[in-house]
Amino acid sequence: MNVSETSAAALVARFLKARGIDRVFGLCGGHIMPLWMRLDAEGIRIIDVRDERAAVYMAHAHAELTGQLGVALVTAGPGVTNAMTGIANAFVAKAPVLVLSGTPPKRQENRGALQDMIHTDFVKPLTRYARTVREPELVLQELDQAVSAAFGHGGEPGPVYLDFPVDTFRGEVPKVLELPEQMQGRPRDKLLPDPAAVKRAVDLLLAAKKPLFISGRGARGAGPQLAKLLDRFDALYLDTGESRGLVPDDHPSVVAAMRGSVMTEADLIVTVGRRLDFQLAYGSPAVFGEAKFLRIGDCAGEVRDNRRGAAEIFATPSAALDTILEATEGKKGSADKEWASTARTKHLARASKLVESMKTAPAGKDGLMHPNRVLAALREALPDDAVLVADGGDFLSFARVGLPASTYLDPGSLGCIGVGTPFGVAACLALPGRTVVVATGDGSFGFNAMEIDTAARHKAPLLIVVANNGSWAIEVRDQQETHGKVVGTRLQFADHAAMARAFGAHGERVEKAEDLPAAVERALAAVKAGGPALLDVLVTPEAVSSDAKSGLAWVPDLQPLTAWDDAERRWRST
Ligand SMILES: Cc1ncc(C[n+]2csc(CCOP(=O)(O)OP(=O)(O)O)c2C)c(N)n1
Repeated sequence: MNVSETSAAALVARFLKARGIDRVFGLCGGHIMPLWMRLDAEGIRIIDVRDERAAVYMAHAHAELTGQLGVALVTAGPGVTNAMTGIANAFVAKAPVLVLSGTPPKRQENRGALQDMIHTDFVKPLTRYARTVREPELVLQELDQAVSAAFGHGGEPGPVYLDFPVDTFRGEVPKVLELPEQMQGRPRDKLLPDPAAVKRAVDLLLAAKKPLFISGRGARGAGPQLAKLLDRFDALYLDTGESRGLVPDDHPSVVAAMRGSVMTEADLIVTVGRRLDFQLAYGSPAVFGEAKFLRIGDCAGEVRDNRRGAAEIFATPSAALDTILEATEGKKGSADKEWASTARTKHLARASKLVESMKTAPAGKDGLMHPNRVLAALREALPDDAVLVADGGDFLSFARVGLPASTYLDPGSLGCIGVGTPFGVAACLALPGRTVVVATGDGSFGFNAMEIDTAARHKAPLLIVVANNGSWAIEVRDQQETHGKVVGTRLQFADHAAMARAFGAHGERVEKAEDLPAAVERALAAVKAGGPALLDVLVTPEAVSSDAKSGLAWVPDLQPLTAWDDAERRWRST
């Protein structure tokens, strides 16, 4: 190898290894070759993908599922521009991802060199830290600082970016500069809550008649404390896509199927590590009425966005909840138990009605099966601890409510459809032994369909279920209802199973609901044997999902859903 052990590239590789990184997702190129080769020399596994965007999606999913740093390595110029959507998605999701790249040698800069771009100019707004490292001796310090920023030391977590001129990668670094303190780093300190803020929070909780907790990304790691608090205050609970599985579905506070009504009825809303974004009506009084807010989080974006709390605890959520538990030991709140138990009963009734109706959901006038039939067949066959990656428009909406999952990923609040297969590949590799299912619309599958090749080559035992309705269906419906004309939103009923087979995966097309159970069984057997499988299931585009009904695709002016938009208009005119 022509890149020495004392090169900056070797130091980057050793740094990553010292930080526990055992895999890097990437796509090769000359500008990053020194690092690519040194990663391999250090025994770091390279998951080589087919598009840089997928590499960042995979690093993102790896970070979300393991709590570790996700690392992507992409080449200069188009490698970085291709990675941009992945970076944007990690930025919005606050996922700790390190994206590494290269640039032309310093002595060719700005001379029209191959793949020469100032990447940091366009990466900066979507990262927590973005720099070009020109001096080999400063490599370690830059990496240390970037990784701290990725985990949100002193700010919000999210993606960070570093690139290196290729001659910097090849440059030598004196061994003495390999400082153990920078190699090892330190985990993020726990932020302890201010006692005065805790007192205000406790007063609110003790007085609340109808407390509703809503969790998000920042609540991960605080599940046990959350469950105890829900019990202590007879509170109700809603998760979001970011925090699914944190509190088990059989906990008596879980009322997911009653989301809309409990949001309007509660008198105290406790957000734990959750933004009040479009999924929560921006916390608007038009939807939440007179309710008070208690905000708990460790970054400003999850404590102060849109609605200020009557109490706000700026602290690590698990530490904040521990302190509240200690302060309320032996005390009981004033909750209206009747409210909570009625909501729970209705939730259970609705949830089981849905499961039953899914099994017999009627076909469309076109004779094609309802997407819920696919989900019903999967419900029957999947183990309880299956990992679900949902992707699509209508089909995402059906899958989100129709499939249980204690580990769940989806396009998130960026609405970044196309993440399905890359997220699924990373999930398989991060969680060996767990069954991973990607439930995706055909349009969404297309974005990164080539990653089926990555799944096959890396033996990722992934089950991909494509709900093939030959269209971007949620957009078709919006056009039909809002504009009376369908333009540019129909696809073809392409044979995705044939595509999967072309790359060595198990692939089957399913056209009839009665054929589903056996097809799912064969696909799961293929997955068990160690490779990816794809079921291309023809479904009707006529099935109307809850996201289509709620107006999400239509994008109203004031609120994301029609009912909330109407409520906001009424509230503003009072
Ligand atoms: C990258 C990106 N492009 C476009 C959109 C807009 N969009 C949201 S859902 C959707 C349709 C998805 O179609 P498909 O995956 O086939 O699912 P279906 O609605 O047919 O079930 C589109 C185009 C988006 N959110 N993200």
